[in-house]
Order: sequence, then structure tokens, then C-alpha cells
Amino acid sequence: MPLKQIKLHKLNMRLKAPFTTSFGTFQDKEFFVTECIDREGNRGFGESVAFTSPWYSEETVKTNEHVIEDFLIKALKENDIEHPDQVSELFAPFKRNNMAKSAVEGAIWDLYAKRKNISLAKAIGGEKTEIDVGISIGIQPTVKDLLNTVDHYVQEGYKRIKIKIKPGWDVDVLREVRKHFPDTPIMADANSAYTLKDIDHLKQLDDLDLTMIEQPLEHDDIVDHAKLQAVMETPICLDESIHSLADARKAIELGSCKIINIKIGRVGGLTEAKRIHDYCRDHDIAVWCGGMLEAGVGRAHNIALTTLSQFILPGDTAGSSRYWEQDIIKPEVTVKDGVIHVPDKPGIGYDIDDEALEKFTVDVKTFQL
Ligand code: OSB
Ligand code: MG
Repeated sequence: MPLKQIKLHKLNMRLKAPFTTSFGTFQDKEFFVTECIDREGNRGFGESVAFTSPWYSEETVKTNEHVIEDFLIKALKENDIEHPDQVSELFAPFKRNNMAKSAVEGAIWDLYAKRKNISLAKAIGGEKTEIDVGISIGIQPTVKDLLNTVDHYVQEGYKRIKIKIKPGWDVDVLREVRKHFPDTPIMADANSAYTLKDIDHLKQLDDLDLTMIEQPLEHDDIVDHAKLQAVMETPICLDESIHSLADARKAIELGSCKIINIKIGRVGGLTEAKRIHDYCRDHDIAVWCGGMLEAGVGRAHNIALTTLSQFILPGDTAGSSRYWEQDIIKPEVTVKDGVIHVPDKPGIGYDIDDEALEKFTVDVKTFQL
């Protein structure tokens, strides 16, 4: 592909409401939108899901900037890319920094699909024309607030409700939610808030008919999760622990999880996400697409990924309005009855709202390729 330029747009957007996990609260989101431009003027877009603090993983907005500028762009300058699958190969010598890699690879995937005049979903081999989605609900001030929030999203039609938990906000709270919503698919996400010392406590969740518990133990563990899964009925889903196909294979072989949450940024891009998907499909492991409070570009990439066949559980890709007063894409992502209609326009399928992009931009850097 005749790549000409790459632009790093640093944005700052304010979430409509604070979002609290076991590790911290998000309100203002600073992140990068990457734009890759070819010689004919086609524009491909990616988004980095790294946050400003290394809470979820070691990457941050600042480490993204360093790695993208000093290594990834340099590698792109020195090599020709025919197909986006080559990008992850080109970036492989640089260890981890998966969110940085994914932000660049994502812009190249979008550009590739636009040049071929096909949707990104089609470019990666996706089949679905609509996808089922759920919603992730942060830790609330009171149980009453949580019940009201769950009720609101159940009414809106979301296909499953994910509830963030932490020690002191877990079994009793979930029991209360289950009592009020006996038939709703419910799951919990601990974001690594527990250890094996909590095994007896966590086993109480088995009475609540949860679809799964996501990442109960350490962010870098797959051994203790296997011990926990061996004594728990509730399926364990891994999020933070899975950075690659190799990680997924090892976790599945060890019995550390029965379900995998695939996040494009966490695994270094769409190419690796698809590899993990294919492996899970071949090993009968259900997958779903997680979220990182993305703006429209990242959200559109998640929608494209979710069109692959093994994404059999609803993901966290809620509508734009759940997060933002105004998104950076046109139209914004809308959800009706828990379903998103996958756009079939070329690339990510949504137009960039250049005015909105500019409005939220705090810095832009342009690099010649
Ligand atoms: O663990 O899935 C997670 C948000 C920030 C960091 C980590 C996670 C989350 C979510 C929100 O659960 C998913 C979303 O709505 O984008
Ligand atoms: Mg998670």
C-alpha cells in the first residue's frame, strides 16, 4: 500500500458519567486516534485503548506516544506493507506495547478495507450483519443505584448485564440484583481484585446463575485461575491475562478459563484478535468482544471484530450515547433491542466527524511514511 502519512491525534473526551472499576474511576479520557493516509488521499483510522494511568495494564497514553513515534512509525517507514497481517509481523520484535501496536495496525486495516472498497468486517472474514450487545455497569454508590441502573439498561434491551465487583461489593450485591432480575443474563467482572485466599467467598457466586466471572485473580496469572476454575461451577472468563494467541492456548490447556474476552488493543491488533478467535472456535471456547470505554473509531473496530462467527456471547460494545454527549463518528453507534446493525460501507463503516475530532483534539503530530 502506498502509505504517505500517519497522524497522531491526541484527544480528550469527558464521559457522561464516571465509570468505576475495582482499580479506579474514569471520567476524562485522554487517548490517541491514529490516522493513516495513502497517496490517493484515502484515510484509515485506529484508536488506542490505553488509559493515562497503568491501572488495567502497563501501557499509558505516554508510553503509546513513545513507542509509536520511536519504533512503530520507523518500522513502517522502512518497510512496504501489502496486507495488514504483515503489520503485526513487522512489530513483533518490539515486546508487548500491544495497545500502541493495535492503534497503528487498526488504521492500516481500515485503510486497506477502504482501498478494496469493502467493509472492515468483510476484510477480516466476518459474517454477521447484526451483533448482540450487552452493557458493563461500573461500581455504584448504593445497591439501589445499581438496581435502577440495571433496570434502565434491561428496559433498553441490552442482552446481558455485566456488573463490576470488588471485595465488599460482590456476593451480597449480586444476590440482590439476581433477586430483582431472575431471568436476565448477568455476569461479574472483578478486574483482578481477588486472590486464592478468597476461594470460599467466590464459590458463593455459584448459586447466582452467572454467565461467567471475568478476571477474578491477578492480571498476569493463569495458574491460580486454573485452580479456581477447578472448584467453581461458574465459568471463568479471562480478560487482562490474555495478550496473545500463545496466552490463550496456554490458558485453555491449563483449564484457567472457559471463555475469553477478546480486546483488540490488549492483544496487539485485529490480526492477533482474529487468530485467537480462530483458535477458540476450533477448540469450542466461546469468545466475546470487551470494551475499553472507546470513542467511535475503537467502537467501530469492535463491531467489525464481533462479526466473526465465534463471538457467540454479547460483548461490551454499547451505543455511543451510553458514554458520550457527542461522538467522533457519523452516525454514532446506536443499539436497538440489544442489537447493532453492522454498517456495510467501506472500512470501519462510519464517517469521521472531522469537526468533532478537531473539537476534542488537544494535540496532533504528523509523520511522513
Ligand atoms: O475490564 O472490561 C474491563 C472499562 C475500562 C477498563 C476495563 C474494563 C472496562 C469495562 C467497560 O468493563 C467496557 C465498556 O463499556 O467499554
Ligand atoms: Mg474486564
